[in-house]
Amino acid sequence: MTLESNVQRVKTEVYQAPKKGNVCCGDSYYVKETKDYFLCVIADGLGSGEQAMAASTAVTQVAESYHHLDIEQLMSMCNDVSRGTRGAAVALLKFDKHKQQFAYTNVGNIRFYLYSPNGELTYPLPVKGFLSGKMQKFRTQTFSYQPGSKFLIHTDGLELKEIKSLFTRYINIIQMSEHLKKEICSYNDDITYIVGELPIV
Ligand SMILES: [Mn+2]
Repeated sequence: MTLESNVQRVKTEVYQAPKKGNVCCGDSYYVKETKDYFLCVIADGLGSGEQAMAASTAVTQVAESYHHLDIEQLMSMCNDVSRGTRGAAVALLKFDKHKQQFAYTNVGNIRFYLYSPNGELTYPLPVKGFLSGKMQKFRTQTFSYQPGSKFLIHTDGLELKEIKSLFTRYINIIQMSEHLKKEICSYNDDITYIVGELPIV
């Protein structure tokens, strides 16, 4: 299930920075694309530093091994591996290229926005909490998407005031990412963001 060269890819721009004074970033991410789907995972380990990184990489490693599963199953596995770690805020986002739908599930303060070419902004709200291995119910939402849509997903280290203008002012995700970098005014927390653009066809 590797990506064929004639299939149009999802473009992404990724940025990560550790909290000031730290060497390692407590956030982790994982992105995987096949001809059938595009999966994007962001995990924000509680606190910062090495223990936070251990918690968030436990989650992204599971995603790496089981990216083919639907995100409900994946979330439950992410929760299982979080037991014994500090815990993590996690968001799972999976685009089904054939159905032109995406599924989203999250726990904790990770933000996600999808902006369609017709100007519609979709932003499932964050759910309070974090993964720690404790039994909990997760909510998965499914939405349809238009080809050419752009998206932004980020941990709470990035604070943004205005979202829509970010999508309307910049013609491509490289420019969007440059703008976001300039918007960062503090490094009091680890920062991770991924900006993406879905293929037009
Ligand atoms: Mn954070």
